[in-house]
Amino acid sequence: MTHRISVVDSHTAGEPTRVVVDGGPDLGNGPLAGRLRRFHEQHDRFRRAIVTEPRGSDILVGALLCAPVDSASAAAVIFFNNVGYLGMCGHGMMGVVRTLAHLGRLQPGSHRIESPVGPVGCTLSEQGDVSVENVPSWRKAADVRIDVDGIGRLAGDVAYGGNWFFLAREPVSTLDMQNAAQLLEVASRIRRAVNAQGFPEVDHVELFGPPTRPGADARNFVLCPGGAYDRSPCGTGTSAKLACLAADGQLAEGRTWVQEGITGTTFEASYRTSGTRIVPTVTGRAWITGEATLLVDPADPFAWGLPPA
Ligand code: PYC
Repeated sequence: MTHRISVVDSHTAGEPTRVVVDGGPDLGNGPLAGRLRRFHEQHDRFRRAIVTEPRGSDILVGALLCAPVDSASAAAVIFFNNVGYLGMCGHGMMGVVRTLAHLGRLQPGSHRIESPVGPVGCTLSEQGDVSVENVPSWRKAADVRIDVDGIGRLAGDVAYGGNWFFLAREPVSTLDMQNAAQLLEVASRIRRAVNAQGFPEVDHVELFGPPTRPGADARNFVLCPGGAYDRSPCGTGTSAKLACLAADGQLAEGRTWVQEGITGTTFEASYRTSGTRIVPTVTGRAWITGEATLLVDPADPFAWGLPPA
């Protein structure tokens, strides 16, 4: 029997999200972290069918809508990509909120949405902007020195913003879309060096350079776990950046930081402190790009996606 999966596609500042609204795996109830584990261990073929080729691509982030643990939450969501699962996803959460509004399941206002790494606050404005009050974020290590193959010595910070990042302190290359292939290579080498230096948890690398948009504070380039780069300014990467700026005393609580991404789109962000951590709020906009039913025909040799390379 052909299996049918209903999805709504969107992009947030250029980065795509595919929200699974029906036909996804049944992960049962209980804590989201446990459901994520079941997804990974027992139903990983759904991830491949939904986001990898031939139906998806390396840049697509999937979002499985689930019943929340707490009935006060509007929804729960598990994010995944071409190689695995994400704790949180800033651009993806904006896409989820716009999708729920598009389906008539959520109105402008403030809502709580659960993720495997904790609940986040989401506010949809009447104009369509989405603000995500992210999970607590912090800097784990400052001024980490690494030796990068073919590049040399480099310094950066290791920080958490819902995912783990290495944030380079100095510009390493010109941040230009035309350099994307070179930037991916540089960022991948940096990640290998950081992982080898005792930070195996780091799966995202963030490079910085001067902004090109009026009002922006910096431009970034973000390497994602599966080797693609984020087309948006990256919500969890912006949160990790705020954690570093706060730790260095370079951005006061409540002040706005405008993060430009490699495609020239921007997120606005600020934070409040919570003990030794910060709670960032990141605002951006998502656009609905499609509604579809994915068909998984058991006779198709690539029914559940291409085999991993
Ligand atoms: O916006 O947090 C984000 C994100 C992570 C990976 C791709 N986008």
